[in-house]
Parts: sequence; C-alpha cells; structure tokens
Amino acid sequence: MARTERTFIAVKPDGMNRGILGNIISRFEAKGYKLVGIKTLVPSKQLAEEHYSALKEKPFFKDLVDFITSGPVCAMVWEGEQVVVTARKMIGETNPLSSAPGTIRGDFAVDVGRNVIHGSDAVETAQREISLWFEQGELTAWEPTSAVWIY
Ligand code: 3AN
Repeated sequence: MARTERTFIAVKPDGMNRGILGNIISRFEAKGYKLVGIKTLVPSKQLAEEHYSALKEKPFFKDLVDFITSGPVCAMVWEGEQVVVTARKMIGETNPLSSAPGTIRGDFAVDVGRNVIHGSDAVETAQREISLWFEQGELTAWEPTSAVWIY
C-alpha cells in the first residue's frame, strides 16, 4: 500500500507516569495503524510553547506549558488511512468528562488539564507538529510483511 496520511500523537506526562502508554499504543496497533516514529523526551519550554502556539492567548496557556514540560512525553507518528480524524475519535473530546467510554480520554481521564494524550486536529497541523517534534531521519517508512518474521 502506498504511504498515506500521518498524524502526531503525544502521550503526556500524566499518561507516562500512570503507565498507560502500552495500552494506548495497543489501541492504535489494533486499529490497523502503523508506527513510523517514536521517542521519549522531556519537552523544552521552547518546544512546548511552539507546539501550543495557537493557544498562547488562552488563560490556561502557562499551566499547559508547565504541565507538558514537567515530565516525560512519548512523541509518536502514526500512519494510515484517515489517521488524523480517526485518532481524534479514538482520543475523545478535549474535556475527558465529555468523552465517551471506549475513547482514550473517556477511559482514562477526568480533568481537562490532565487529559493524557494529544493528537493533531487536522492534516496540516499534523505536518507542522511532526516536523516540530521529529527530524526527518527519525521517521521510518516501512511496509508490513508476511509471516516471514514468525517462521
Ligand atoms: P485538544 O487537545 O483536544 O485538541 P486543545 O488543542 O483545544 O484540545 O487544547 C490543548 C490542550 O490544552 C488540551 N489537551 C488540554 O490539556 C488543555 N486545555 C484545553 N482547554 C482547557 C481548559 N479549559 N482548561 C485547562 N486546560 C485546557
């Protein structure tokens, strides 16, 4: 299959500290998406401010930057058909209390300021966020193969 859409997903410090990264990765794998980039880091203030630059006038902007820079983040790039919009559905609403059970925020969060995960909101945003968080050489284009890895 030709390469399709990519999205940027970040498990935030609350998700990392609670040990739910594996569960989240499993959901994307089970859905049928392909992991093409992954790393952990404690984001710098500069990276966090750039990532959330569209929200810089919001009253919660400082808290948001303080939180995302307070601990480890797992930054990922997932690839597949309509992955941007589908990942947003899998994540749920911004407010976890409005998120349906079965979504990541619906299953794991209650507080809007501790909502476990970020996912790009549009294809253009995804491209901007991927190039902000990753160098081109950190991403791996690969095609799933058959049972060659089992036998
Ligand atoms: P989403 O992450 O669902 O795309 P955005 O982009 O509007 O939501 O907000 C980015 C992040 O800012 C959210 N994930 C959440 O952590 C935080 N946030 C959004 N709204 C609020 C709010 N009213 N109070 C505190 N934090 C908020």
